[in-house]
Amino acid sequence: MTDLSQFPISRRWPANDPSVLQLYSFPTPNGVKASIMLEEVGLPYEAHKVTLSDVDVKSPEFLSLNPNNKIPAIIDPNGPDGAPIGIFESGAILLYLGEKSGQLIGTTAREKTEITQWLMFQMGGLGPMLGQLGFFYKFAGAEIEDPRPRDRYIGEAKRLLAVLEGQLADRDWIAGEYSIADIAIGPWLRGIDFYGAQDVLGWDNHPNVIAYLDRFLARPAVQRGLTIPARD
Ligand SMILES: N[C@@H](CCC(=O)N[C@@H](CS)C(=O)NCC(=O)O)C(=O)O
Repeated sequence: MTDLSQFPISRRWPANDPSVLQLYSFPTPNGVKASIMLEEVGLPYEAHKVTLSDVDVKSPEFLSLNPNNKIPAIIDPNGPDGAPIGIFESGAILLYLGEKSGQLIGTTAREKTEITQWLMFQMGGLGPMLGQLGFFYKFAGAEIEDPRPRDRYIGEAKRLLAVLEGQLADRDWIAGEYSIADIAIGPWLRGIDFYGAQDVLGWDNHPNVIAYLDRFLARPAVQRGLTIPARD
């Protein structure tokens, strides 16, 4: 019987079956990367709902797994050396699950490098820029009169969309075959609609990106992953 008692998070969100992967998440663009990946590769797992409220993400139990107080995070009871391991940061989780399952990370060193490159593009560029755009365009920052933060993130988001549009001109998926890079990028593109920012970004002028997002959202594992864990 696997023992997860060394992880304080398992006291607040107990495992029903401690022998399978434990996911602590909420269905946001970063959260669903982990659930979509788990659905795609078919590893058995349990999902625990950790909301973005301080009582959850800033609880001592959650901070014990991710001191950076952000979902998603996972515990693999069967880590690389056979011992349990906790992992946070969605990009690190995607790479880990890709290595563990041998799926969606490419086969050759060249493929792996290209996929990692586009994963990092999302982690360091698309995600943070669209996240800030959401804050300054839709959420609390929308009330700020100074136009510079809003203009800055609108400009960056437009620039990044143009990069994607160009890369997708001659391929279905961002790094060739469907991969963890697409699982990182797709949920953030979907978020543009949620932010009400399609018009300001000229979304309709990006036919390759639009078709790419449609392809991504048509995947059954993506559709399942987008709803895990359930919001209520
Ligand atoms: N770089 C992190 C970002 C994760 C992140 O921003 N998570 C948000 C939800 S999408 C969160 O947990 N926010 C709660 C908070 O900041 O208190 C990752 O990719 O895992």
